[in-house]
Amino acid sequence: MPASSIVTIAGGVGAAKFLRGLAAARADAARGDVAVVNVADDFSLHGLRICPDLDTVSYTLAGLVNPQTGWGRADETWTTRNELERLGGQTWFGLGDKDLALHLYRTQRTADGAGLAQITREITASLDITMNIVPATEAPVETKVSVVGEGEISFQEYFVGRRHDVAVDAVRFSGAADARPAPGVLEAIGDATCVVVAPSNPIVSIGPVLAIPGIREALTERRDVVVAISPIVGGKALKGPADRMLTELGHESTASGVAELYAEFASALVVDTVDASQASDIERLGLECIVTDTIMSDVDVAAALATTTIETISNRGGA
Ligand code: FO1
Repeated sequence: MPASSIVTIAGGVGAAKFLRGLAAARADAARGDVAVVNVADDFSLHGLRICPDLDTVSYTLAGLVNPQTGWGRADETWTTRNELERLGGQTWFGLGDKDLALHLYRTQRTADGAGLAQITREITASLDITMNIVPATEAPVETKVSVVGEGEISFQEYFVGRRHDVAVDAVRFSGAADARPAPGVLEAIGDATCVVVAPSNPIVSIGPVLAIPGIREALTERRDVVVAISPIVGGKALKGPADRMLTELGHESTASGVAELYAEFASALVVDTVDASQASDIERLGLECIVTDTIMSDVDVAAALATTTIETISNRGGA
């Protein structure tokens, strides 16, 4: 076993930026590190299996992500999408040509009988990624979003189709109760010197991972080494609908609101300097509060954030 191993519970863009910083900060040591990635945003379109968070993390770690969007490929071409549009096909979810090749590969490997963990290993190896990228589960888990006055829609219909511009009154993770953590997930959490909960949406990115039986319990057992990073800065989400979603579902859209959600299984919360005044509230909830720059404007800031986050535990003598 490596001298230290960091496990990160990850969603999409925010987690991907953090992981890129972690990989930069740890260099070769990152080989033993594990990212446990949300799969409840996954869906099928054009008969293809699409796993947005796994792909966002992989493209970012490989240095191939589109820097404007934070998802999809840089230097992408759109020939297939444009032709599909001409045909009157579905183009609401933008799939570039290079990205499509990945979905074709994953879909064929699934038809061959390979599991998502194995397929992800193949994809990340092809991208020369050394960190272990692991789906939280190989079972089909799907986030369903209940829109006020309308009822349930799928996650990508909410997020992309409706541009998350509708009020939500409930969220559920279909299939989660019957899912099992993917091979190696519980072992990685059990062996980790530090577990980081990435700055991802607590409801729809971290929530589905916690809903898989065994994962929340494994984190709670390792609470002493679990550090979360608040995705809420100055009351706002840096990207996406986390702030509105928290409020709509009865939580506080603040760093201490995030601390409340995570207090059972995290012993520390990293918050941005603009939220320094919330430190005492967070400590009252039983979490150590670390104040630093959490806005990952470049890889150096992300690496510094990763270092500060891990040191929270190693300074206690844990790593
Ligand atoms: N997000 C969008 O807002 N619009 C899109 O057209 C879109 C396409 C897309 C294609 C591949 C992929 O891996 C991600 C894509 N995303 C798109 C992002 C995705 O919907 C979100 O990042 C996550 O599901 C939320 O974490």
